[in-house]
Amino acid sequence: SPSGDLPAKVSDIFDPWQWRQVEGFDLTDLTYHRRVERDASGRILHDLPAVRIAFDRPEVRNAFRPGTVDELYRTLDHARMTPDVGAVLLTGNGPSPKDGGHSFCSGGDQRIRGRDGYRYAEGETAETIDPAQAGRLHILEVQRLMRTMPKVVIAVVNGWAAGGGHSLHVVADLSIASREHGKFKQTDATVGSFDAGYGSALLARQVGQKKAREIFFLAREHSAEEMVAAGAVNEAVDHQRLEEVALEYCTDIAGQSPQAVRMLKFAFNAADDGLAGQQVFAGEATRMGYMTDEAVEGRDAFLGKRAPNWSDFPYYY
Ligand code: S0N
Repeated sequence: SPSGDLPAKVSDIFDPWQWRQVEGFDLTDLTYHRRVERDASGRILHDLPAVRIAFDRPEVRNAFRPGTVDELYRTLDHARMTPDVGAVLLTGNGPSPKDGGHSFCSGGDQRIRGRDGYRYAEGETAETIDPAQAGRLHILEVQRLMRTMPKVVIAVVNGWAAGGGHSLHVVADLSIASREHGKFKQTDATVGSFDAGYGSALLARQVGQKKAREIFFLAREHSAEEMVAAGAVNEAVDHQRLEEVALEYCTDIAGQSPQAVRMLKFAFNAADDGLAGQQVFAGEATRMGYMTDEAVEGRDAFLGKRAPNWSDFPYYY
């Protein structure tokens, strides 16, 4: 809010001074905040180029149900389309009011998983469920958005990253984790699900084939420091400093050229993403091409019903 009211404290390591709640979202399963600069009295001076999106179901280790995934897609897409946002922190609120447990995200909510997909509403049955929504694994749409949005997505792993929550951290551009509470466990196979896309293949790119298979086939618990050593997490930090360090990452990212960062992100993705990765990279290249005098000459020649004059534009070597 422009008045500078501090937002409610949504998590043990959330610093309300750094944030304002993003208005216009009616969220039940997530919180969504924009980073701000305040003066000494707490009045907001201006927005800073980072947002914080957090799972807010700590009583179930921040498991996602279909509505959670809808909210996650909407907030991420809003961040994608906000031109002065360059970094997205994805994290989990907590700890759990029930038992004090810390969680980033424990994946799909197993309580509403049916043989025919996930239930959207309380009390839905196989007979009443909307067939257009049944079995929709739209967390995969979220993964693709995280992967293709031209912003840096940072998984701030404050507690358990399990199952589909583990996969979200794998898909993020960067991961930092709480040394005390950041725990990693790929439980997909334990509950009969399997992320056979980014969650496994990209993990193997990060930690190697043998380690990735160990993580999935044995479904053991791995510490933050072990994941740093394996190459899946950038840094393990003291729990109390986790969000502070995440904001330092955002500040450093804001010091880089937005164009350079998005070209680099898409270049890092391109080989693994095949033609889809090439298409995303090429889209950005085309956008840059349109900004050149050479491309403008092509457009102007067409509109002026004349042959283009390329003589001012060399064949570079
Ligand atoms: C995270 C774990 C290891 C934490 O253990 P801990 O600390 O001992 O806590 P618990 O006592 O187990 O949990 C506390 C309370 O939270 C509930 N809860 C935890 N996780 C979930 C969950 N995922 N769904 C529903 N409830 C959950 C507990 O039941 C407990 O509740 P109370 O207090 O009432 O007893 C541990 O909790 C754990 O292992 N959790 C389950 C992790 C899991 O298996 N997740 C699902 C894995 N699969 C997916 O995520 C699917 C991913 C996906 O969507 C997908 C993606 C690509 C392709 C396919 C799919 C697909 O859907 O199949």
